[in-house]
Amino acid sequence: MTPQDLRAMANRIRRRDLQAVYEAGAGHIGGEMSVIDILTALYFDVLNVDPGNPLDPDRDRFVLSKGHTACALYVTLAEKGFIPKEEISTFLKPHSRLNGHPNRTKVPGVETNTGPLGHGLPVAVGMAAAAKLSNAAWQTYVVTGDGEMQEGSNWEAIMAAKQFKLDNLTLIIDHNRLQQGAKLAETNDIAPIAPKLEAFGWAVQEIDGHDMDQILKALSPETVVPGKPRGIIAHTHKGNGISFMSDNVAWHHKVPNAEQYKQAMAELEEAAQ
Ligand SMILES: Cc1ncc(C[n+]2csc(CCOP(=O)(O)OP(=O)(O)O)c2C)c(N)n1
Ligand SMILES: [Mg+2]
Repeated sequence: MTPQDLRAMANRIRRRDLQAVYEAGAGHIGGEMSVIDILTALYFDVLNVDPGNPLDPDRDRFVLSKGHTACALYVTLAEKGFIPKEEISTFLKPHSRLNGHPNRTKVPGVETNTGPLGHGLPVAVGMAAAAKLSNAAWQTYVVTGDGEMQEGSNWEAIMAAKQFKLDNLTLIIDHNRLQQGAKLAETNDIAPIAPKLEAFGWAVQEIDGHDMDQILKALSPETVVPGKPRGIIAHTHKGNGISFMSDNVAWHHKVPNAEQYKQAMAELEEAAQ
């Protein structure tokens, strides 16, 4: 896919996500809009995964540690062919396997259960260490939220990753400066994040997390530094692509009303032109 195709795909995923959250009457739309460009780049340019063989031992592993944005992952997995596109309309319905947080025993393509913040990165470190131990070539990618990085477990994992020289691990931090109900700066202000990761011996890049060219470049094999885990601080906007949601803390898990839905969809459709 060209970067232009990837931008079109991200727009399509945003629209389907918006519709799913609106119809379900629940979801975490702000953090979904902030992470969708990253998910699109990973699934349609970077990850070596096969929807026809989701448990291929040689596949790359991806962990969406900010599991509350599961809906964005489900829509991406559906576009990739892991689950039927029609199934997205069951999101959060009784008996649906598309729950509020991703479950690896239910949804093909989901590598590990997430939702309790601060656990995806430690699990991803274990995955990357396992690949090293078996001399396997597959890569591990993990996306965390920036509020999530306040969890102490992440910093233990960051130390371990350097100690084990996990240059087969990439952490992308969705740095939208907002968490649930508050700004990062108002709670535990961990920004700037890059120097902290660097201090732990990681190879760090800072990018605009909505600029497809920058995302692709940051994720390319050329940016891997031997012996160092790779960290990408992706500067993003919560609610990106929808004017009244963008950078607005209220939209962490708010659901648009009919009028707001119409406006949001119109804005995304216009952006697709
Ligand atoms: C351990 C834990 N504590 C609290 C929550 C509730 N919770 C869900 S999302 C969220 C805020 C996350 O903020 P951030 O990581 O910045 O995610 P994003 O802004 O991308 O939505 C919180 C506190 C949780 N899921 N897990
Ligand atoms: Mg955040």
